[in-house]
Amino acid sequence: MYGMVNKAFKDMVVMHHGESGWEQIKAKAGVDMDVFMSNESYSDDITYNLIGAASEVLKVPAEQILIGFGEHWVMHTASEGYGGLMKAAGKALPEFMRNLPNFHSRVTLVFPKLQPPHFRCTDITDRSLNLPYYSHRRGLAPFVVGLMQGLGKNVKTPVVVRQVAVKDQGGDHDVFGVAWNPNPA
Ligand code: 1DX
Repeated sequence: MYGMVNKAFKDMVVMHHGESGWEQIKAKAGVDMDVFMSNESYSDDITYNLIGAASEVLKVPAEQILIGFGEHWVMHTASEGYGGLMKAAGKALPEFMRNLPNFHSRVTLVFPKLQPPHFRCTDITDRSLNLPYYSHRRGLAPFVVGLMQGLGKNVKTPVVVRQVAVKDQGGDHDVFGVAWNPNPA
């Protein structure tokens, strides 16, 4: 993945656990880089190792780390670096998800090694939708839960996310159910 992802992970760790927390996690992960270049492509192993090491050092399940990282990605990384594009992509979750492929296409024009996941929106109602998720990568379903929670917070519509189909259990993709309150106060 592009270094931007590892850099975002480091920023999240430093925000909550300081430079010393990051040094411990980096050492446990066997990562000897001090800086990640956002627009250079790195092996996915580095990202997975960092997540695994964070889980061990902080004694938090990896799934929990990934949910937090998904929220951090949307609320800090994407919003700060790509605020304009994020705003343009839409005010409501279904609209945003429909525009995400355009967003990824634009980034891929400039950074051809991007391997973005693909989402669909189905069964859209005023209070819920289903989100099939197709990825080249394994094990990132909890990351998607965090991404959706972060998007909900960004548009001030807290969402409840649950996984309704699992890729490993026969399918070729995961499906998430996303629900929100149709009548916010
Ligand atoms: F719901 O792969 C909301 O490297 C969402 O299954 C989901 O393959 C927002 F310059 C620039 C660059 C760089 C911009 F090249 C990425 F470095 C991309 C910024 C998307 C904001 C995907 C990151 C592929 C790297 C992947 C989970 C899970 C998508 C991460 C979240 C908006 C982004 O992001 C999987 C790669 C950006 C950039 C956004 C992603 C790669 C997402 C979202 N993805 C790199």
